[in-house]
Amino acid sequence: MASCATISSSEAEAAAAKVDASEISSIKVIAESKGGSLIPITYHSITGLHDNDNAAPHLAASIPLIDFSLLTSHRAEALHQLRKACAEWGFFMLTSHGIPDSLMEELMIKSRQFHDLPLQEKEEFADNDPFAPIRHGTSFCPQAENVHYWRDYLKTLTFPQFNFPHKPPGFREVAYDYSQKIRLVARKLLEGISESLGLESNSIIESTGFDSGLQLFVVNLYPPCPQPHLALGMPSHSDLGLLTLLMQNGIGGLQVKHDGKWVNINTLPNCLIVLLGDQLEVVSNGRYPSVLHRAILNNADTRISVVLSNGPALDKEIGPVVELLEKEKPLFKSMKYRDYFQVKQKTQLSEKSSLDDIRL
Ligand SMILES: O=C(O)CCC(=O)C(=O)O
Repeated sequence: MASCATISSSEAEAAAAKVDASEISSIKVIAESKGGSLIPITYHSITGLHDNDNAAPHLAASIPLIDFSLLTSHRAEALHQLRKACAEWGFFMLTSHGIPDSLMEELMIKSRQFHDLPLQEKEEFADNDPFAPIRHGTSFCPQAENVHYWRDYLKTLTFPQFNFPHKPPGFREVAYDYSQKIRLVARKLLEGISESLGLESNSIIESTGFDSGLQLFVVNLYPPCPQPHLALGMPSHSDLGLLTLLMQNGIGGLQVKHDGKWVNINTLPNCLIVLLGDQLEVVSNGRYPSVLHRAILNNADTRISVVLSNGPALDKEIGPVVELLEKEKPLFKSMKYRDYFQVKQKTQLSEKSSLDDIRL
């Protein structure tokens, strides 16, 4: 394979000119067909290089790990761990969550099979509407971005109505089972998080209408990238909902920002990664900030992540929980989750700009 140094500038320009994500519907197809060593210039992430210099391996040892079963057996201890992880990291890894290994493994297999379907079979789900029940696409929002991202995705809305493709066979059934189980885990975590804030256990659930809340189910695929130091799978962003539960196929790539540094998250087998979203920052009146995270790339292995964002009910006005405002001023104004969701899914992904719009 030719190195960057041996490729002439005209070859580089040709490679750079060939692909623009606003004109393509799959980076997988491009990655598999090009076979070259250069990526198109439109995939060069402005922040890619210098941010990697910032990676902080020493912080990996202090990543919070919470045993879900402690919420039943040793609640006070679990609440203490939740309080610390939510306030200091906005993120934790969750073990003993009760979701069977076999279900997680089957979901990963089906996820891979979906992305391996011929492009024409996935293109029926191409849609720019953030409320489309099933969407297949690439990057994040190619029409609104200056820089594109090296990922393909399937996004579906799985609660309150369950929407999912019927192919490959069995995917829908496995996804349904997983989405239901994840909702139960998220609900129990929200009860614990409420209590860890000194609130009644059902405070966040009731004030956000969680029992009819929106669940967004995303299956990301990041093909090997010939220049992984130049591109990103997803740029730095926080999630829009309350709690995101993420699993990956054993290939690392997720980084979270902690104390201004990027930390690589290499998970234990079958643990779940829990990321606090913007709506949790709002309801907790800023005590539990949403976490910035991003997906980096490698040049050898395809990475898959299955990401379920569990949020409030779409028509619920979300603001800080009123009990918290007995002793402190609100830091955010209220906004319907539907409006927040729409803005955040349609604009370029960037740090916490949408949250800044509602900060008082
Ligand atoms: O793939 C990952 O690890 C991150 C995915 C993510 O941040 C997202 O889907 O919002």
